[in-house]
Amino acid sequence: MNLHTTMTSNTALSETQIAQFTRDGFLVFRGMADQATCEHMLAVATRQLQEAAQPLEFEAELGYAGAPSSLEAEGGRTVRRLRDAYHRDVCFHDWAENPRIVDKVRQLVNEPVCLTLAHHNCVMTKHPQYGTATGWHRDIRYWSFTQPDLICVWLALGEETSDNGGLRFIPGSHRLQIPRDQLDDLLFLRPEHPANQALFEQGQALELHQGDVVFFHSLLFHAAGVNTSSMVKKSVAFAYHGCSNQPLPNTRSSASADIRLSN
Ligand SMILES: O=C(O)CCC(=O)C(=O)O
Repeated sequence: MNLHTTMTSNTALSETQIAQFTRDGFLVFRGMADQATCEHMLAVATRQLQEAAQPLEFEAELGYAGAPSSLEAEGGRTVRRLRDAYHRDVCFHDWAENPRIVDKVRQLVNEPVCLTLAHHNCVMTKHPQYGTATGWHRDIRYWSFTQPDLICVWLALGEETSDNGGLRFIPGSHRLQIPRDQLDDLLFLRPEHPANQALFEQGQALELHQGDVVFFHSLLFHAAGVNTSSMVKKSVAFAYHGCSNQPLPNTRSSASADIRLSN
């Protein structure tokens, strides 16, 4: 596996790291969140899952292949996202505003940083039985901004491997122009399209351990499999952008709060 690793980070990004992000579309920081922080977030997320604390997104609502056919079907209440993590608990709020994240994003976007609450802003879960795989996509499909440049910051609260539905990335794919016919109506790369096969072959599994954080560009193609383990996988995901990159008026992106986090 050729996915580079960045050391534990309390410091500013180096020129090399910024160049890596520009080239590959992602950066991994090992052990950026300590064990106590992750265990606390896990406990909060586990309790809120048990309580079915709203707002939730269900697998049945997403309707990906293999999802329960309705909320009433067997497994129909399988949660995909604990939405609005920012307002769920102070631990998620504080993580979203953590200066170690904001300072790095500030360097990558080279201007003041805003946090969008329009999408991501969640604890992502992947359940063993009814959690579904996610096809190759770019996260920009979730947003409408003047520029397609947001950065997702994904924290692994536990192990993430290809066995429990860990992320897969196509390094450098944020720089590719993809003809529209290679994408389906929901902007996933069509699995059967001949021109996509070479892209799929470049996909690399990302192994994350508890406390590891990956920053990735909203144009980076990524995917994730199903969870064949017996434990629910939980990750925290927030998305940031340069404050000059504004949500387009009258879109879901402009309907949610956008929080300025730096100068
Ligand atoms: O965990 C997954 O299945 C993929 C998550 C993801 O990439 C997404 O929801 O956009």
